[in-house]
Amino acid sequence: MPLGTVIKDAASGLVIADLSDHTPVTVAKGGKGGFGNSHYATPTRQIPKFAKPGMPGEDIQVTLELKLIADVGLIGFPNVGKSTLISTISAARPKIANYHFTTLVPTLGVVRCGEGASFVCADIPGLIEGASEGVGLGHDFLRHVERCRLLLHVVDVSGSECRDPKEDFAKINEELAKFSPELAQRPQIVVANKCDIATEEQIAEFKAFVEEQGLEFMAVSAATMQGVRELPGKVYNRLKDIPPVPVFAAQYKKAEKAAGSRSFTVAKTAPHTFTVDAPWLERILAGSNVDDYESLQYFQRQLGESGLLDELVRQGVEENDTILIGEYQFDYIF
Ligand SMILES: Nc1nc2c(ncn2[C@@H]2O[C@H](COP(=O)(O)OP(=O)(O)OP(=O)(O)O)[C@@H](O)[C@H]2O)c(=O)[nH]1
Ligand SMILES: [Mg+2]
Repeated sequence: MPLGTVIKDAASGLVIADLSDHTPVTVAKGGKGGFGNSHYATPTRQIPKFAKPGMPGEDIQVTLELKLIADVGLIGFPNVGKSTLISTISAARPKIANYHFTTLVPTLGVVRCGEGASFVCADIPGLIEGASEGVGLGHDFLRHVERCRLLLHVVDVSGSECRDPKEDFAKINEELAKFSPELAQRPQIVVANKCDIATEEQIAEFKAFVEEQGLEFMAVSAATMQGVRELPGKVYNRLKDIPPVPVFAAQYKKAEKAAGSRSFTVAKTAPHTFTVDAPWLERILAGSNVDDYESLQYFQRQLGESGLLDELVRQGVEENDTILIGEYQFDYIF
């Protein structure tokens, strides 16, 4: 699995493991191997007529969610210039065009800002109102910025598409909050892009609006590179104070009934008849030769060791009662 994959139980959605580092994780253990009859061969028992079947492995349905591991995520409406921005500060070359949803898949770029200093930035498809409910492309991609430590919230400050930058900003934040309240709390730098085609008043008004909310503001133009050169350094300095986003803690607990356990249920289903539900025992039966003395001995040992005989006695089994185990039928003889 690629690093960053989160493994969840498909039924409950609980996190089983977060593959954020190289620690190996076993989600479902394999079964125990059986032994063929040659394993039981001895000088005096040259042709054993029994074998020991293996035990099945654990079995679980999981969903695998890939969440990119990037320090910084670029978010914003479509066409605001997110891809243009990442292409100016990193070697990433996502498609850039003047229409909505140009970016269809997330792109990562490494942004270098001086000797040995760098961070990873993720460009994701544009978000629109309702993204958290699946409108547009956004929802599916929000998970990729879920573990970014800092969000660069890109806004078209020129309102070139006849939208109000303040409304854009608020709508995207609403979608973040709907997707994950934690993501909405992530530190943001608001990047007012397209300054080259915005008026001074537009920029000043939006700047005041952003700073009123206590957020850091930057005016840039990815097209003319105005203000873009300072961006990596500013982001890098901010990142220094932001702790890594914690990995997803495991929430999922394995069911008690582990594979290989010898659990069973016994029920009196008719007078003098007991039905045993124990799939492991059926497998032993299937693999043994009931006409063979040694096979039977092994089988009886399993009955004793698993506590099944005690349970039958506890439920009042009597001599010659019928015991049903799957397709097999036995008489109870002391
Ligand atoms: N005038 C101007 N145009 C810009 C600027 N930045 C980007 N653009 C243009 O805006 C359009 C959209 O740019 P993209 O970088 O593709 O926008 P995006 O946010 O990645 O869009 P999606 O991937 O669709 O979400 C392109 O035509 C860019 O050339 C800017 O600073 N000034
Ligand atoms: Mg794009």
